Amino acid sequence: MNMPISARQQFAADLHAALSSRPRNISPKYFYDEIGSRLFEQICELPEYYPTRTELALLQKYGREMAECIGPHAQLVEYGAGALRKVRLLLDHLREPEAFVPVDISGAHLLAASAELGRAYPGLKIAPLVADFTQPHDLPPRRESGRRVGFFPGSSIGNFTPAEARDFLRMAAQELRGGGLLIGIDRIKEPALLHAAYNDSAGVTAAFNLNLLERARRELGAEFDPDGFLHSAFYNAPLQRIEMHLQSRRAQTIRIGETSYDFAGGETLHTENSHKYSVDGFQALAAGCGFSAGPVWSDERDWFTLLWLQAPD
Ligand code: AVI
Repeated sequence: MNMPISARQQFAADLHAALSSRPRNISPKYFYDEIGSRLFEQICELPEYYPTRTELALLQKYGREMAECIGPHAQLVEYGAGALRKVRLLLDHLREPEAFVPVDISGAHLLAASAELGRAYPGLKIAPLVADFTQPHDLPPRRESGRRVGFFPGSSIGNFTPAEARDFLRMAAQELRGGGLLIGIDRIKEPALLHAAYNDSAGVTAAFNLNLLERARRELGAEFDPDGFLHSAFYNAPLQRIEMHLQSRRAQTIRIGETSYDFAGGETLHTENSHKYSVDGFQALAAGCGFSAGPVWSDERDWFTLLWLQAPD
């Protein structure tokens, strides 16, 4: 009989696979245990990390226009719901939303955030769905009179490879047929600004990156010298992305159970990509997946953009 694989077993399998491959890389989803999620919330408050506050300001300033695009009686689906702070700036302007469906893999977090949102919006029907939104999932049926609209803020699409981004957009275009998608992207900009955002002076992003190894120690009993790795984040201009790596300071070995993995000095485990987009480039990507371009909302420095994408009929 096939037993369902636990989150811990999945992490173990993916970490072993990552450490056995060359180049070594692992999905950034493993950053987000409880400690990592808390560190990410701190990142969002850092002076150097502009995306969160820029996107919040856009939602504050243009939330009414965005709600016009969404239309009345919508079923609003948030992909990868975190604290559910940003969606409030849409809900404040939406006309009689049919339901709000936040989708997230982290059940406890999702249910707590949904309950809190419910207290602030007592008339709103909230139907949280515990699921990995990149995998097939069943959304609640929607009423004839309204549309289904997706909300994917935070420039989280940037953490997908281009192939994964296409897979997600194709899936969303089907799921949101007749409606649309409101999505946040982080713009291509001066590399020094990007560098600062991922190398903050307080060292929070470094702790967030290094927490992946700490998590391996806590959950899988991994053995290594905690001072043996350093946070490395840089802009890869040809690929238009920030890359984060854990870089070995010297030749050393990580042990997990019976298995040993040797690192040469300077060798890295690639932990995250954060792709930056132009508006045209992203609209072209989305068009290839079935969406038509609609209004865009950017800050005056063109650092961050929210785009409306019309799903196919
Ligand atoms: C969640 N995601 C959009 C963040 C980003 O900017 O790529 C994660 C992050 N990594 C380091 N700092 C923030």
